[in-house]
Amino acid sequence: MDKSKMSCPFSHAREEKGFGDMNDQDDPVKILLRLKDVRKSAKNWKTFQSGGEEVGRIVVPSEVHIRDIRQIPFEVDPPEHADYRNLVEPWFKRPNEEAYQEKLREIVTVVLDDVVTKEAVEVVSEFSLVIQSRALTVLLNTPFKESKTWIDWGTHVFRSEDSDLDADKANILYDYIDKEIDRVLENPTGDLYSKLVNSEVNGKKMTKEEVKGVMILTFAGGRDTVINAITNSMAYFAEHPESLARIKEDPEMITTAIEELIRYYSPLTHMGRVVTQDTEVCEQAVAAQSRVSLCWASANRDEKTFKDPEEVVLDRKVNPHVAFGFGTHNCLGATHARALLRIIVGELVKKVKSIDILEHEENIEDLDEFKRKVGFNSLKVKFNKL
Ligand code: EMZ
Repeated sequence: MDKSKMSCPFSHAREEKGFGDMNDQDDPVKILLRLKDVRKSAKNWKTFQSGGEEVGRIVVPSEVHIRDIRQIPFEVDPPEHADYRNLVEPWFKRPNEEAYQEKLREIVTVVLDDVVTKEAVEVVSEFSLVIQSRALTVLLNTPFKESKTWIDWGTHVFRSEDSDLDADKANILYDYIDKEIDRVLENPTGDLYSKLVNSEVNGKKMTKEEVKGVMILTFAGGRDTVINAITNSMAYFAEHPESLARIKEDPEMITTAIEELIRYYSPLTHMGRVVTQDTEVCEQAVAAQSRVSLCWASANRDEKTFKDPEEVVLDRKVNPHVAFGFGTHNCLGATHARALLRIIVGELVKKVKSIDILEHEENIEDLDEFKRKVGFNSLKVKFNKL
């Protein structure tokens, strides 16, 4: 039962001092670990800024050296943030529609029907990445065949096997998006690019650069995170066949079960902010222009709020987790991610009796003071048909 376990590397520091320190490319980060502090700072966008001058600096590891295009609305602060957010929000709420969910269900069913016939399946590349990429065609409302290209990019658009910050790889995405924007400028369709190029913000048509900023975020933000969430959930069900049976008996449980898996696995460990004025966190002075990060993964294990935080409690009643962030910048893709996970689990319990883990290699994130397992580089399993 230990392969699906994700123990919390932050517990001790969270209790003792409330923060950790990390040196990211000589640009230190003070990592906030308590739910209360994380929430408070996420709300206080004036002091803890997302939209500073240096594009990419709020991401850890910092992306200042591999991109100069601002991701929108992620790297814009209020009041401008609301203009962009209000524009894209209805598009990103489409996953609440029945027809949208039917499309996701079809994608998931095809993949599941295929994997149950195989002796061995590498979940990251042959299951999670495939589902994530195909589901993204529904979110973007682009042709299904585009997913083939995206699958070839691998699990992260900026990270490769050799490097966490791969500029060449980033350029493949940027060139791809440039071409797509040019395409819809000539021939608009019903896709997200077309919607954006024809939109106005504050009475001004969105520029190509702004459209690109939204699209980069859409590709990058929900990629490794969704892939990790799916893969970790498969590892969990492999080691807890009784949970598969329980959800099959009581499908109503899926919503709470999904929230709990998202809390427990917290696919995005943390996100940074740039401090705009000298301030104090956890009784530590933090100087203007330095960085802090809001550690969602640690906050989601805070024993002050969560009972038995180290346990996966599928029917957890009160679950105010912050795995999708909190406040102004809460995750735009959360509706899509939730719908997708609900459908995966809903279909899984109908088709799969148990899952055997054959081989695995953990993916460990290095935050200096903390090493955190975020998922798997590889997880080979056998899905046993029901
Ligand atoms: C950024 C980030 C957004 C960043 C919600 O997170 O996701 C990361 O994976 C990307 O590298 O650029 O989009």
